[in-house]
Amino acid sequence: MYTQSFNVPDGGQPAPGLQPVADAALQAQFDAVVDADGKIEPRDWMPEAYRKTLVRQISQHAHSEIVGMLPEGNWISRAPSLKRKAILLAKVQDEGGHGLYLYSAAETLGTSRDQMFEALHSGKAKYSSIFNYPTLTWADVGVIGWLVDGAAIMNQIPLCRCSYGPYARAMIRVCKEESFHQRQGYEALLTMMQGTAEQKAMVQDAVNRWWWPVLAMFGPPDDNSPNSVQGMRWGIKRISNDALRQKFVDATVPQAEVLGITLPDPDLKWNEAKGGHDFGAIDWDDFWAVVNGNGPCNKERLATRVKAWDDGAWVREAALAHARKEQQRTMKEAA
Ligand code: BYC
Repeated sequence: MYTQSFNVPDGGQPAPGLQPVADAALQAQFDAVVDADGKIEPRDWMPEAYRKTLVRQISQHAHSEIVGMLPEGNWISRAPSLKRKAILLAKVQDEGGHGLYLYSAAETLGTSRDQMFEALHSGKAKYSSIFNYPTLTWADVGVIGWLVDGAAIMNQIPLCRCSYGPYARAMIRVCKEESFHQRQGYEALLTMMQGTAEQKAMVQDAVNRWWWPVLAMFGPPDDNSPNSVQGMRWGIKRISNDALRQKFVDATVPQAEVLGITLPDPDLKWNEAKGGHDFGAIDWDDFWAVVNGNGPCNKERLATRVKAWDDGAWVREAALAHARKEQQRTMKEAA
């Protein structure tokens, strides 16, 4: 099986040590670790539902990183200068790296990379809604850095304290890199906003198109978020979808002012009583249409990933053939 996991036998079933154990003492020990804000590690006993939730969330997160390379990757060959091209190349490569840390973290839960890719390629697995929108101009690249990576940092900083050790540790590195991504996007936009009227209009147009999908990216409202209560109880999720969305809006409004653009929401205003901004209604029908496969670029994104997987078959086959030969050589030498 093509996997780095140390505990996935061929066939993709959890190894015997990972079978669910109906043991109240083990459950109590697990609860105590979670309640004390400790870490659950791969070889620790864990409830099957906790494992499944983590595999779902971490694999979706990994898929988002890999699919997320596509909208920006679209602009590598058309970056306006050598400096911008080098920055964008590094950023897109970082996203690929994030996907790899996250697939590795998910593998420690007894799933294989083959299973995760199969779920993505067959359309069973979700990935972030935000990557199903097109990147029409160079300003979109800056706006993705500023808003999409900005939203990602807001969502991912609390995940550094997630109860599952491998996920929490992966997120620490991911967040450091996301911080560079957010700054490079904002800096690119600041430069454009000092340019011509056409450049300023391009930035405003990109912000108008990305603002609402970015707000939806935090997930459905808390009262329509089926996974939240249990995710919070297990210490996987630390801050709710709505609370993160509010923090993001409050952090972004002053940045938009410095930039000199208008956020496309007539209802956006400071609410002294709540100590935060009020903002307009999100179009959740649009969000669910995108999540369910009917966004502007869903088909194109999936087709690109499937083609990359098919085109890479010979590399995987060559690596496996080499590993088999090496194993045979080692066994021969040992005999
Ligand atoms: N898109 O009960 P809920 C990046 C689904 S990568 C699609 O609130 P949960 C970057 C949700 O999965 C950023 N689906 O769920 C990369 C669930 O469906 P299932 C990716 C969404 O898990 C490259 C259902 O709706 N970040 O930043 O408690 C370049 C009900 O939701 C979305 C992560 O993946 C969505 N936006 O909370 C640049 C972070 N939202 O699975 C940047 C890790 C919700 O039950 N993930 N759904 O069928 C999380 O923090 C949580 O999983 C979520 C959702 C907040 C996303």
